[in-house]
Amino acid sequence: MVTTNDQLKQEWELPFPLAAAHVQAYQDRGVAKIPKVFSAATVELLRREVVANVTRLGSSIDNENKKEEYPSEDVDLYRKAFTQVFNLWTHSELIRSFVVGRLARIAAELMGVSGVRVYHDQALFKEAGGGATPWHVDHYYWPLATEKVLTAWVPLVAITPDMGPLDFALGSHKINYSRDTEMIQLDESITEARLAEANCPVAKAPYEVGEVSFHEGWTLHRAGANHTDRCREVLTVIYMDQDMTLQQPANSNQEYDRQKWCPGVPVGAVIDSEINLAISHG
Ligand SMILES: O=C(O)CCC(=O)C(=O)O
Repeated sequence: MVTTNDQLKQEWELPFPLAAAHVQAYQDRGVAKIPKVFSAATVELLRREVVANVTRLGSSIDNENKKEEYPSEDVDLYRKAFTQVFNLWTHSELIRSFVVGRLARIAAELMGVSGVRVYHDQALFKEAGGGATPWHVDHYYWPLATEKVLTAWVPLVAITPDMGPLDFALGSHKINYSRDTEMIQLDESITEARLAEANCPVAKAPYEVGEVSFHEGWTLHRAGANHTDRCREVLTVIYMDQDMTLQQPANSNQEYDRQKWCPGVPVGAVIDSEINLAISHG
């Protein structure tokens, strides 16, 4: 039997049977890594669409956030070899249907909210030879008033240990470490010593095709370099509580994000601009 694209799309539109253990893991550890969220065939459908859009859009908006100076050679290698293309859902109906489907529902269930909005999505392609992503917390970059926001990290290919899967410091969303620190300023060995002292073990594991991780904005994470000759193709979607309000930006990165991802939204108001797509599953 031939499976059509419409049948594959139906899979990502249908609910996923989330286990209570996943919700518990998300709350206790700040991350839920869930296997078999999607079949290999649907991931391949998504991959082709994401790659086509990255190829089409990449040269114009690729690496647009290379706005600061990155003095360290490692960080430079990481930046140069990282293709980031944002808000693909606004360019492709197929990607939009993926973003509003089961992935969004899982995000809402993990955060315990009745509906979510898209903060933004991005293709994160770490080219062959691309450097490591340093330890960081995402929320440092976001002018968002509560912790009800997460990143869904969706591999479009199997990610072996030598390709740079995400590593997570379990429970680190509950320790107040590095919340005011930019990614490039966090020293790896000091951070890891501090995490060990705080009893936050580092989970390192590859991703199968169809597996997805969801991490809270305050969870410390990193990724290794891509030592292979293949591109590490990933799509991420950042979902926030549908009632999330804009806080006064606390640093220049947050100010940049305010302008870019919350256009026209006053401080204190719900972030409901036209690019913050609301998704409620009723
Ligand atoms: O993909 C990477 O190497 C880093 C991604 C990341 O930090 C994130 O999506 O929050």
